[in-house]
Amino acid sequence: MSRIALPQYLANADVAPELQSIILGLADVSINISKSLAKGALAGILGAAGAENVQGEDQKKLDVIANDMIKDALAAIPAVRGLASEEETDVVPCHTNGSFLVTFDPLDGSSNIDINSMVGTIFSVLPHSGTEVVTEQDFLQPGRHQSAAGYVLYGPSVMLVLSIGKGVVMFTLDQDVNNYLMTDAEVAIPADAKEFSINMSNQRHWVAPMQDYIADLMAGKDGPRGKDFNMRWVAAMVADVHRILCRGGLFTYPWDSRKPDQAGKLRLMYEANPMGYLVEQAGGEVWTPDGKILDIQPEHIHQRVPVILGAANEVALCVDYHQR
Ligand code: AFP
Repeated sequence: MSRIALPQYLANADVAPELQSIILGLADVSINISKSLAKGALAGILGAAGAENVQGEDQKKLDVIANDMIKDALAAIPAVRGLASEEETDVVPCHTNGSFLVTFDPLDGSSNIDINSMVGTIFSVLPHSGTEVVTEQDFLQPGRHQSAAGYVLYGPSVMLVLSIGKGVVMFTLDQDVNNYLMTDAEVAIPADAKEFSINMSNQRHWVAPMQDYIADLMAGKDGPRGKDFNMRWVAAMVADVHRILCRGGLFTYPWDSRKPDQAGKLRLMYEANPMGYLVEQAGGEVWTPDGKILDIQPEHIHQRVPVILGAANEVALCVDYHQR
């Protein structure tokens, strides 16, 4: 069976050549990252880097390696005006004639690296229409403005999942020829859910509506929902959302009282917006308790946000518990 390769998909979809060059550049560098990940301990690249990122989190060696690889790859693409990374303190200006800005989380779920479990690279492409010299302000656009978003999941297969605003498509890396080939042309999230995803160990720290909502899911057939729900938590948003794109369900990382001044754990511009764009493009919903995430006007590039996303009916119900 002949499958459509990523470059052919982008050309057939009439994607602007500049945007194509960015997506193809990210795809290429992800293949190199996947090879580094595959070497693991043999290459001496596991473990801590001995530094903290701007978010105050311990960096893994592979966080730093993947960040540098993506930064170098993007900086070599003339269409990239500037970039911002979860692992960088400030935005990085690139080419003065570039028409796009790129934000990325080089290795989401990095606590999984040392246990040989799933991690991924998440990216978001925004149009640039601001100042000649790129500033943080230019990046502060609502998620709805994204020109493209996607992720690469480094799992048993390496998969690139992409939206250019025309639905969501999945590609699988053919490792023999280093080519991403389309393996799902039309990703769709069912409106109803049978599965939910939350770190239950934080339960006592959530606000009452989230406690009530999850308690009702846990009560299953014996509770008000009248049906049983399954639960999964990979501790890598990229993998948890991938499962939702493949077989449905709800994912949430709510605000909790451990860090009352922090809106949530997940980053708006590196995680919630790109993953949210994919979920909406696949027919799902993406909310905080107060409104749609893709409509949020960011205040700074490292902003955090509580996230409720996935099956449309289930997200609506979870939000309803908060708004009652
Ligand atoms: P890191 O990439 O910094 O390890 O964080 C991953 C993440 O932000 C997100 O991908 C997971 O859903 C979440 O953290 C897992 O957090 P817990 O360890 O609190 O469950």
